[in-house]
This record gives sequence, structure tokens and C-alpha cells, in this order.
Amino acid sequence: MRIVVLAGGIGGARFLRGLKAAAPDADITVIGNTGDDIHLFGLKVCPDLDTVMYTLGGGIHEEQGWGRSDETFAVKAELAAYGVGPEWFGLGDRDFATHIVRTQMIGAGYPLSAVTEALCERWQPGVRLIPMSDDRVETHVLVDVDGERKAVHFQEYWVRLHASVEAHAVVPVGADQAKPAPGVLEAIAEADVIVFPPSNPVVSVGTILAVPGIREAIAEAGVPVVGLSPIVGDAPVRGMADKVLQAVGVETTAAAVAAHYGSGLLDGWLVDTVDAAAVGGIESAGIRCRAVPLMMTDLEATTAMAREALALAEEVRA
Ligand code: FO1
Repeated sequence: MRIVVLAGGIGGARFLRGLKAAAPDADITVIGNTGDDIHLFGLKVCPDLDTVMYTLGGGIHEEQGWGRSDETFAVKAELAAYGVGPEWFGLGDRDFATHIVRTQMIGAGYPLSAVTEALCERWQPGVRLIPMSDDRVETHVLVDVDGERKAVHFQEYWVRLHASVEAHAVVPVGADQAKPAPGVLEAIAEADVIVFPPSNPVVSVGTILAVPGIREAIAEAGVPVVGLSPIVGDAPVRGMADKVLQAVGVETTAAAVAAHYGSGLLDGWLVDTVDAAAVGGIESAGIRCRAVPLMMTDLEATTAMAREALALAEEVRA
């Protein structure tokens, strides 16, 4: 079975662990969000690609869900000693090596997709990880700071500001000129099932869908497209998805996110058991819906979720 997953960071990566366990013989292609990418100290950092690569490759800092395990911060401290910022983005020594290799390869002319493939040679994530595009896309957020409205990089909004100020708009800068990376449209066309994991629907899955051609390819793939709600009990399970959902005028509910993706795209939607009351409304919107436990508390729970998603896909296919 060929499965395509549109993944962002932590939620998507954790779900993929369960999907691999639920479908050990499947060919899984992950289309990774690159809108979170940031250029720091002359290096290109790809948080969502790295979170998938490290999580599935066994190098992730488990509690954080980002960055490397057994990390040290000597380089970060030295940079700070030179007064070279920003200090608010925690890049560790081991993590720096990934960004140095990536930046060196890009400087040598390799596209991000080839670089990602090369980095995955070491990590063996057990899935094919393709960035949504080889072109530069960086999400910026419109906020009011010191009485003036300005666009800040997503990472500054997310990490330095802790999403504590209102987001007036979320803009994936460059998305409209970006092309799907080699292999993305082919993987979608050849997929047997397409999955939207519990990633941030705006800045992760939404950004991938903003690359011209990807949303259309999924809508026309003619295979089941099933998603898992990242919102449980009217709140994001992790992260601050509510802040960016509000920016795009979407209520923080499992049903609102399903409607946001739309029945033109989504055939099935899993909500958590606490949101069982929403099932009827979602089904009447033309999206098959089931209420199942959606808390990724451990691998067993995540594997069960993945099984439910695949079962729903087969129900939709029938
Ligand atoms: N998130 C934080 O909350 N604080 C950090 O200092 C931080 C550093 C960081 C470094 C590398 C990396 O790949 C991710 C990092 N993240 C950090 C997480 C990052 O903001 C998120 O993983 C995504 O951008 C959102 O999913």
C-alpha cells in the first residue's frame, strides 16, 4: 500500500511513528512542510523536516519533539559571547551539524529535496521524506509590536513571542511562486491513501496545500483522503494552533478544522471521543466521520489511531 502523509512538526512526526507500526509493509511518503524554515547564522534550518527525520530516525529530543537528544549548546554560548543573536532560538551543537551539511549542499547547488534525501541516508527514517517544495517559502505572521503592525518570521512569533500576541494574518511568503518538489505530485498521483495527520492545519498542512498544484492533485487523486483532528475538546492537543486558526477565521473545534479543509479535499475525518457530538454535523457536511481516541500518549495509542485512519479510508473507498 502507498500512503502519502502531509506532515508538519511534532504532531505529524509522532503520528508517523504509529503509522509505520500500523502499516509496516506500506510505502510511506511524507510531504514535509518547509514554511517554518529559518535562516540563522548563515545556515538554513528546516524544523519540520528535521523533526520528522530525527523522530523516525531515533535522534529526537523526545520531550521537546524538536532538536536532538543528548544535546549541548557550546556553539550557541560562543555565539552569544560574540553578541551574535538571536539567542531565543535554541540551536544545539549536534543540530548545527545538520544545518551545516544542509547549507553546504545547497551552496554546492543541490536542491532541498536532494539534500533531505542525503541527510535521511544517515537517519533511515523508514519513510521517503520530500519537502513540499525546493523553492524558498517562509511563513510570516502579522502582529502588533510596540504599537506598530509588522510581519515577523513564524519562528519569532512561535518561539520568541510564544504566540502571546494576536496574529492578524499568517502568510506563507513565496508559496504562490513555489513549485512542488520533484516526486511530490507523482507520490500523490500514485497514492492508495492520503493522510492529513494531527499537524497544525494552518502553518503546517495549510502551508503545504498553499503550494500551487498540491491541493489540486490531492483533490483529483481519486483515492481516500482522511485526516485526524489536531483539536480535541475545542483546544489544540499541543502547540498553539488555536492562535493561528483564529488568524484565519477558523474556530478551534474539530468540526471547524474539517470544514476548513472542506469536503472537496477531505473524505474522512477522525475526531476524539470527547468530540463525538460533532460526528453528525461533519457527516452531514459530506465528510465521513468517526470518534476514536486521538491522544498520542504512547506508541500503542498512536498505532491504534493510525489503524483507525486506514480503516476509515477503506470504508470511504467502499
Ligand atoms: N521551539 C521552541 O519552542 N524553542 C526553541 O528554542 C526551538 C528551537 C528549535 C531549533 C531547531 C528546530 O528544528 C526546532 C526548534 N524549535 C524550537 C521548534 C520549532 O519552533 C517548531 O518545531 C516548528 O517550527 C513548529 O512545528
